[in-house]
Amino acid sequence: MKKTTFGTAAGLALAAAGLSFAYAAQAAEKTTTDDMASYAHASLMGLDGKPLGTATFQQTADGVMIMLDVNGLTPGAHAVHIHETGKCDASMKFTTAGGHFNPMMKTHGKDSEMPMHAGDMDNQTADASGHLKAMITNKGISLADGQTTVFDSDGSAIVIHAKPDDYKTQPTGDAGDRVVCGVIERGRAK
Ligand SMILES: [Cu+2]
Repeated sequence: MKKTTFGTAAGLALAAAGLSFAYAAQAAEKTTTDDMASYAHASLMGLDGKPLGTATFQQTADGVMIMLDVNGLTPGAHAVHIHETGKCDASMKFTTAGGHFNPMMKTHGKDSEMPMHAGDMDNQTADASGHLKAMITNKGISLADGQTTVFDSDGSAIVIHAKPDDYKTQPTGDAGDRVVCGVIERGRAK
């Protein structure tokens, strides 16, 4: 009878050890999974194909927070958009990134009567040295699965234009050439 009790206790202890090991492994995996689900990044390149900076994306309850840090722009205001295809080919002047990210099929521009494209955002201003550092919240996109995810089958890109967005010209905002492009990738920048 005693032996049986001991056996059961040992068995329970072993089971508990096994459980805590499994829990630790699961917790470690969860951190990585959370990082991959909550963060994204893009390496930004210019028309010469060279790196100009980074964009960091973080999923929040209020949308996706985008932190931009990019050099080599002309001083002044620039349109910043999420474009619908995750392909940045400098030799094609970044037309490979497609049009504005617009999964909900809306009209462009916050000054139009219809709700804007998910990829539309406020213009951002580069300083006199061509450096642009900004934090933008985009409520129309998501890093999570679903209709507004930037991680659809062909991915998405963040694009900076030569000119500011006029917030009304269809469907582009008359923002001029695409001068910076970065493919949005899961997880934090390495
Ligand atoms: Cu654009």
